[in-house]
Amino acid sequence: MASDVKFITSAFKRDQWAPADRPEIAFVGRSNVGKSSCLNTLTGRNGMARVSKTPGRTQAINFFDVRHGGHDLRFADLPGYGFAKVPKSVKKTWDKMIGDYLAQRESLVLVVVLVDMRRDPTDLDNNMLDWLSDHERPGLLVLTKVDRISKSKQLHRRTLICKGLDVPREASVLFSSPEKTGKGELWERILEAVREFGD
Ligand SMILES: Nc1nc2c(ncn2[C@@H]2O[C@H](COP(=O)(O)OP(=O)(O)OP(=O)(O)O)[C@@H](O)[C@H]2O)c(=O)[nH]1
Ligand SMILES: [Mg+2]
Repeated sequence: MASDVKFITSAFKRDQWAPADRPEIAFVGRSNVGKSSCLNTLTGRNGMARVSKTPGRTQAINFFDVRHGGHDLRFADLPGYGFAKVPKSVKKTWDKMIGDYLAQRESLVLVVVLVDMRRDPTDLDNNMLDWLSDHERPGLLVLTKVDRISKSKQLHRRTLICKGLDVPREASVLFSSPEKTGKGELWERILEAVREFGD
């Protein structure tokens, strides 16, 4: 099922955020992990969120209005963290932008934290998940690029990563943008969060 989706705005600072008038789902994770691709796969609209071979492409918070299964939602595509080639001053601005958003956004119902299944999770991933639970922000771990891991290694990788991040294995979602693996499950988890919020 394709969703109705509309790009709203690119925000570099708080007064540019879209209004907090509907349940919002944010996509965070390391640069190049597949945040924008995930958003495109979920909505069935390739090219809506900009995907790039150059890490660090998404430098602003990009807001999208999404209508799915009778719900009016908003997706927020966040800049990736941990991109080494970014100058320190820029990194500081990004960290502040992401931190302020996660701490202050009233309409945020779920933070989807993406981790590349081929790579071991980093301190940044751990910090993100810890920060969310400390601040009682609902987070969901999504392991991306599962199409790049052979079936026989998937269970092992999933177990290892979840253990490293201290997340129960069943609480994670395996995802592939090109193969659409996990799309239905991720939508279920998103709509659950929306319903809990009471839209
Ligand atoms: N094989 C495979 N490739 C993927 C998947 N998801 C994303 N990619 C590729 O990974 C690269 C980065 O994808 P993006 O969606 O731009 O990643 P991002 O997290 O938004 O990156 P930034 O905006 O730079 O932080 C692109 O070349 C995508 O085609 C996936 O599930 N499987
Ligand atoms: Mg992106």
